[in-house]
Amino acid sequence: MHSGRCDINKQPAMTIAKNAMKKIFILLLLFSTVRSFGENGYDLWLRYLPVENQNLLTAYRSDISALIVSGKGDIISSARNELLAGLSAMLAKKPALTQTVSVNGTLITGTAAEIERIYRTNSGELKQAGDEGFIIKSVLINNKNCTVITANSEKGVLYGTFHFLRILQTRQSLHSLNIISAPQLQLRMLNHWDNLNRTVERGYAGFSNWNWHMLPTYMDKRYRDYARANASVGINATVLTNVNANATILTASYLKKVAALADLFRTYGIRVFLTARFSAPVEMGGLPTADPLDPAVQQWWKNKAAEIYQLIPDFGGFLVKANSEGQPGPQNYNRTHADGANMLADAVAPFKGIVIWRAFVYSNEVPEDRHKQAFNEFVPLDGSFRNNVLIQVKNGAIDFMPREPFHPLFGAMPKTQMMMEFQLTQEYLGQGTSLVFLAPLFKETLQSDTWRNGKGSTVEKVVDGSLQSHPFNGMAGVLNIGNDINWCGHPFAQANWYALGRLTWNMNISSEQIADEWLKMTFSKDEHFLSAAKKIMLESRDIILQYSMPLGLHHLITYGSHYGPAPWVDKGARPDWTNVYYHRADSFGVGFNRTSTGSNALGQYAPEVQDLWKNPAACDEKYLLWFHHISWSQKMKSGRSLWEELCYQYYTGAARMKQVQLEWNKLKPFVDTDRFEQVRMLLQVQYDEAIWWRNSCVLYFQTFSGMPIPAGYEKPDQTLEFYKSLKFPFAPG
Ligand code: GCW
Repeated sequence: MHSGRCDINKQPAMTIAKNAMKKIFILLLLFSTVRSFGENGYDLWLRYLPVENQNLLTAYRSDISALIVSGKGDIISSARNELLAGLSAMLAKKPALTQTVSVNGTLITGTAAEIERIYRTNSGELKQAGDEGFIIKSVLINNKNCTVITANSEKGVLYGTFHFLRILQTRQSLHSLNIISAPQLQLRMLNHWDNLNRTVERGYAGFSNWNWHMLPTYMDKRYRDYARANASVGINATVLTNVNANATILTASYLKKVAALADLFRTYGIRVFLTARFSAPVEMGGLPTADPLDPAVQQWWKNKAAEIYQLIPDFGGFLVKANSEGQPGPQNYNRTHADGANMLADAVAPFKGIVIWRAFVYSNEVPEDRHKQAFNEFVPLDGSFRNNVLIQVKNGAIDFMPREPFHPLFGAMPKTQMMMEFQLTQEYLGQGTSLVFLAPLFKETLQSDTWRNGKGSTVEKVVDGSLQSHPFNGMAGVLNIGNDINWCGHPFAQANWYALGRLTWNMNISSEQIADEWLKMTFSKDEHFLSAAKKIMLESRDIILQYSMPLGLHHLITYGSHYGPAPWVDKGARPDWTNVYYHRADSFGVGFNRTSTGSNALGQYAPEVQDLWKNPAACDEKYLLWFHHISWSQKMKSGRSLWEELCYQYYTGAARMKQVQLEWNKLKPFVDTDRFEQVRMLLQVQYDEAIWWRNSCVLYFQTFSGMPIPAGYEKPDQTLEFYKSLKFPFAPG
């Protein structure tokens, strides 16, 4: 009977061959699409690519042939999942899970107490590892070569696991391992400037990662991957909301959403914090005041804290921006920052919570150099904050400029513990378009000597508490992620998230090591690629400094969006939101005199630091125009006049950007098409921006210097008026 069905046996040979070809073609097409989509950057530095080298693969497989993961806690589960995923992918083989050591190459993971039946960890080493550190060792058990990853706590085991995976990801040997690593800082934190409507203040990577509307029921896969990425670099705390705070986050329905995130993040050792809007008792509590000394207000916060801890038992506490840039605070009631911080600290203290109070305060009513205001406000309050208060200080006194001298508050309040605040989101460093590796900036600040306790009183020692004997310490980074597929927008911006994490663990890791690790895991392990890409990363901040804010010039950005150059801005809601306030260019010269003949912000530093910077002839030129108003014709160390030097810096910076483009183009064979192209296009945007910065600044400052652009430099192809007319109404952030 005729079935209507095609009988394959009856098809002519040609048709069969054609169909087969078609299938192969579709498969090939699929394969190539998957490959190019595969490198979209979503996996960050946790790509776990299969080991390429056969000998190494064989060695790894025999080094890890069986796996014991001891313990039942949630964090151990995260470690187990990560190990299985990472090892299966890299070794293209799932290690056998077992309970006892019977073969060479058994990897044993668990807290020291959990694995004691198999291996007794040295108590001295455990002491060194501390609460959150870990031990990774090659050991002999039952005459078998084994590796142990252990710690005092489950968190330590998780960090050890990620460290172990990093050893494999960077293709290092697993023989004779003997690592004891403990974090230098206790609070290793991220600050999100994410609003509840999903916009991100100064965010250049899409909308907020937090889909508040869909929480708590819908848990985006990104939440877990965010937690994994953080745990892999040791981050253990996150503030979910913007410091320009919205009280709605403290309502019962939102707290449930926060609790859902906290429940997940806890399994990766991450505690959740929120920003507290100081006026919340009025806005949501219906009280007539938010005065921190009013008993009803105090009670309101105590109740709120109790409500939060009911839902989130390990809630970290509050981060507060008060009386700054329009945020409410204790000064609205003639109270001090200490009154405000202590009131909140008392509310969370019964639950072991903490309050992080920001020192980023300046007021337009005070006719004082903005540089000095935080110091003036806070130093008199030294010793009056509760033990569970940390003062969070930006690296510099103005505002995350591409380069600032260290904040004078570091070391100046010996009785108060300070926390470092860095900015990963590149508000003033090219925003979403620019390749700028920030580790050198972070390290420059951390290594600065405050001289507050003699020579060697570095900012690092203030931050880790060792200089002034504070038991509690931390560092925060204002995060640069959004819902872009690759999290950070610019493929290289991921490196800044990575760098912050690594430095919170150990401030002594070099920028070069961080770049090396990150590149190997994120891009390629090829030696040629590595050395070229590392060079690009390590020079990147220096280049943007040269073409945008050389010699200590600062705050020359567009009003509001802060995107691109606008040194001419002379009108704003307040004087210190204009740019002429900062550069002070006139026919004599340029720069802000912050010495004793000027605002004397320099006077807020230790005398030894003042000595370094007070004399223009001796002052490091990178801070020259930060502290001095210098004549256009002043001779610089190079022998050029200041005007010529400025031109030299702008032109050299832009020219170096061209060089970076050429260097990147040579790396095409080492990078997948998608990311190669993305970076190539972004570098073109950045180069155009460098020219834009150079031309507009040179033309603008020339109206004061009255001097010609030195011979040999290409003249700007547009007029100053043209640059002034540029508008960017929908710039992100
Ligand atoms: O850098 C400035 C930003 C503001 C930010 C503020 C702050 C959250 O321009 O957008 O507000 O600093 O740090 O509070």
